[in-house]
Amino acid sequence: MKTNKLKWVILALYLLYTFSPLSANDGYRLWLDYQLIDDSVKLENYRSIISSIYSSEDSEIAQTTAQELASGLEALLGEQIPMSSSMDASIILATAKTITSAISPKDKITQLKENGYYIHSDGDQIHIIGYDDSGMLYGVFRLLSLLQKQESITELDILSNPKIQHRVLNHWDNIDRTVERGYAGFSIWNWHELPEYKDPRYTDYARANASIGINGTVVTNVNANSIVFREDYIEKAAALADVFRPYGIKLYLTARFSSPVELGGLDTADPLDPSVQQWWKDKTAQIYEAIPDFGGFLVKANSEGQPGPQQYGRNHADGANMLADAVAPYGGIVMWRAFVYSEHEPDDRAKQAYNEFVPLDGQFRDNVLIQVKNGPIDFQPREPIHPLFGSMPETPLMMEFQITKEYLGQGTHVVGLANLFEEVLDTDTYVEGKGSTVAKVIDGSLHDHKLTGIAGVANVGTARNWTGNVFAQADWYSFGRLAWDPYLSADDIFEDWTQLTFGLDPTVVSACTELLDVSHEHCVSYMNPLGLHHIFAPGHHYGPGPWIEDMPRADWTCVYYHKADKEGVGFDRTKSGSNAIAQYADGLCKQYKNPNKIDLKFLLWFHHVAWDKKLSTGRTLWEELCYEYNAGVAGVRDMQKTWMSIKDKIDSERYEHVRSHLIIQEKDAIWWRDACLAYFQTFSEMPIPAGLPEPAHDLEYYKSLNYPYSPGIRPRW
Ligand code: BDP
Repeated sequence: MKTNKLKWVILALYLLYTFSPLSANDGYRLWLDYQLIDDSVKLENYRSIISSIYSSEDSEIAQTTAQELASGLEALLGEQIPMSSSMDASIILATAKTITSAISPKDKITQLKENGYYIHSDGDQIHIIGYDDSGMLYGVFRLLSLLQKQESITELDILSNPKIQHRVLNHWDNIDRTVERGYAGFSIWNWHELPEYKDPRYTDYARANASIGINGTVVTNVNANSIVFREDYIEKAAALADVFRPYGIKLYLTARFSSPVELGGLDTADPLDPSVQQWWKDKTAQIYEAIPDFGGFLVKANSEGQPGPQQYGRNHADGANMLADAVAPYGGIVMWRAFVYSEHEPDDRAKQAYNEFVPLDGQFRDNVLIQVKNGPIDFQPREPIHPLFGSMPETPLMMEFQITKEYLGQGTHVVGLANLFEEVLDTDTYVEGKGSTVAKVIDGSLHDHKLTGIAGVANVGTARNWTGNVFAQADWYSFGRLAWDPYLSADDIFEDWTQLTFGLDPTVVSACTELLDVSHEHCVSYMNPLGLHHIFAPGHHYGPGPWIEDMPRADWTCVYYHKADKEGVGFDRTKSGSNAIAQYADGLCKQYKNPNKIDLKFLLWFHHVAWDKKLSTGRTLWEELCYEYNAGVAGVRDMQKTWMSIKDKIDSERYEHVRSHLIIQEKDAIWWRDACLAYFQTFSEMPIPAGLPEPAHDLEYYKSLNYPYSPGIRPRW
């Protein structure tokens, strides 16, 4: 072959490899994987519409916006789109404050709210108008996603306002780079090398978040370390804030309540002590000096050994208000967690937060949000909603979801969390009559709150693909989308994510969407069916441990939660038991109180049920349990088939990655099924129904398994 010809062949092969969806893809680019539009007609059409960009703004965020748009367009359209100083440009970037009514319909612009955007086709121009600079940035990411999905951009008329004001990630990251519940490597924050070295990953992290509307991040663990308030660490945090700012993201820190003692040398952290109050005021001033747009504090107090106001005979409002007063002059907020867990063992841990917080309703400052986990126990595969939602009408409550899957197979299992999030957000609390959904509580509309928020415990780590399992990227993405609009449907989100991540081939889209859509239900079936909960091995929470009964506290054991005995299984939370059911409004209480009518998915959460009780399915409880565990395993096998059916349409790197993780998931599902059935059978003393497999080993075998080096192992709970 002549050298020239050879060069062409090599170039052609290179291009084919680089731009083919089947080339290796390590997942680093997430859903922002801008590939050259492969439909030549559409490409030409886009090119004919888009030829230049004009921006009326010049702030840091506006510069990021223009840069994101230009680089995104270059990758998607395969040509450079220049910036123009003329308003005749084909894309106009502006904010509501600078726009003249000549350029866009006034009625639409006046509908814009903080961070919202309006994208609109006007003749041969596209206008992206943000309410503010961040809105403009979000509008740009929206336009780029339309191009990624190869949608028409000729008659655009999209008005979008976020329904929740503070859309925040919570990193449970320790300063030493371990992550409390991290399954994607270590913390991405390299405190040791900050502030001088700002890893480029921080910028990529910020743009990924901005692309889905996240506007805040708490970079430190809720089990907090007061060292973060030392001057040198404030400088390090400031360096991170500098990276986030151009993407409209505020930095927050967790505040260890005892910091005035540990760091300040005071002999008390009593929130009513003037010297303590002054210490926090001075510290806050110092932080704002370094980080003028600092978001505020997230606090875990009097929970799992963390210090708090109760040590001084004060309550949560006293503690939260002291910090709220410190940040108020700067516009900061306090996110005070309701995940309380006192030293005293409760008769039912599910009731504790409600009992401690409801009496304090109305006593918190205006800049305090109470951050409530989605369920009353702890991020289980499925929980009923937390009874606090709707029960504190005078206090804004923010949602805390866990994106990292501590109790859902962690970094290995494919479990599309958007279904879990959607189920929670759509649940009716009935507190103000029918239609009082959780979404309405947290978007402030139910009780007319202006201050609103939602937090997601991050699943991001040093793994090249950010989240360990590629499909876990969908959970990060879903959280952002639902934080912007808690009324979105999980199916739509799954479809969007798949298209942006794996491309537009309809077979791939339907397979991946299907996989995500069925996965949560299967996980519940093979881990915690019928309302069982907290039957996890202690410490790491990865595998099953329903037999755990010997722990320093009863509510750290598993037997506390399932209460299996010869008669039956399940936690009686009705009047005859802990009566936790009474913490819900009548409408919900009615749904839960009757064991014959309750949705089977919550049966054993609220009722202790006899093994031989006939259920609505026609099977006995024992048979149903066996059936559910097996359905979970079968479901994972179906997921494997679905994934394998698109083998030749996925790049080999991601294909293999997911395929091998699904093998682990199947192995684990079998482990859960066999271990749990072997254990519960010792109580039911009933045979495994005909046609279903016997556990592969005896109970002693499952009890003997231990995994001391599982990620996120904790010596405690
Ligand atoms: C539990 C985790 C623990 C966290 C705690 C929390 O097991 O590591 O510290 O929640 O939310 O889920 O504070």
